[in-house]
Amino acid sequence: MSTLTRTRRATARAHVNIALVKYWGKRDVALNLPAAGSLSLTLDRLHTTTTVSFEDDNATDALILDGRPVGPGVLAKALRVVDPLRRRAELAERPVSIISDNTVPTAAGLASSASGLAALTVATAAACGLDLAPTELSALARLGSGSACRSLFGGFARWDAGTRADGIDSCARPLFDQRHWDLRVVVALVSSAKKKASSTDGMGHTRATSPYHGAFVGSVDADLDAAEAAIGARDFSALARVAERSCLRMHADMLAADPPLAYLRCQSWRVIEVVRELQASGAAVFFSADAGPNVKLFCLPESLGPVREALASLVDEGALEGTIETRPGPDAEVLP
Ligand code: 2P0
Repeated sequence: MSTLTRTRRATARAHVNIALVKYWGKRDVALNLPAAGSLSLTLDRLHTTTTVSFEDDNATDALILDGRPVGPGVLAKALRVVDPLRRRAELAERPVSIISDNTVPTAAGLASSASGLAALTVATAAACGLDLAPTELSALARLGSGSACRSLFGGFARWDAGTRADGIDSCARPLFDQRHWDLRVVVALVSSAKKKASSTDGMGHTRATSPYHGAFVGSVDADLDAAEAAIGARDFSALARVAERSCLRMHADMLAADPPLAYLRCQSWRVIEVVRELQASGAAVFFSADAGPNVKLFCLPESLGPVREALASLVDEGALEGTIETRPGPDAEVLP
């Protein structure tokens, strides 16, 4: 099929992922190459749907996000994914139109950039008529946002840091699909407002100023293997231990930066305290938190009742804006 007659429009959907072993720090900023690997669970319900088109009436590159045109910084990030694909498809001269809608509060530490850049990658490749392997799509999504490489895959995914300077070997791979383990994830929404410091800036600042950064990065490989083994064996308490450890070590690294980087608020710590109380009463639950104030609770289905009840009390107290319940989600896909 010639370039001129090819359908140049496609829609794709990708879901957010939450890291159980955290990515924090880059060895190459331009290519989003991480200092260490990471491991995540992709979630259902929280997703981005993106339509990409290269049509004759596109006057200039444009991105409409949740109904509004974005500024140059966000567009530039999207073009880091679009440019290599449209060059490869010999559509380099064609302006792109991108329309993207989130079910996630954008930039609230709920990884909407991961689902957004993953959906954009899949939609752009399809609109360009390129049939690429999922791991290749993952490496392309990484150029837009590091964590996006993990959102190509449903269930549990592991992002290998890679060693090459060109980053070709720095992509995620699927470990266990969404049916492997019926975990439940409840997001405790401390705030859905836009965060102040971007992850990219936060990582750069931490790497440049935190004396703990080398120790954090050095601890990741052992956590990756421990998490993968725990998930393979569906060993909840082993996964709880490694996930909480990875999360707290990442936040300790950020807090050791100069000046310190504090994403967690007192309400976030209150949620963590409630998780400790639930654990003491026998509930199978653990927490994780990223570059924002929200806390994610992972639990077994039989512990969902007590988790719900405890978080409902925090909503009543005014400590939380609300909660979002979700479970393991699917691969990114092109929509018909
Ligand atoms: C993660 N985070 O592993 C970690 C934990 C936030 C805390 O990946 O600069 O938006 O685009 O590569 O992917 C968020 O960082 O950063 C992130 P860039 P990204 O999920």
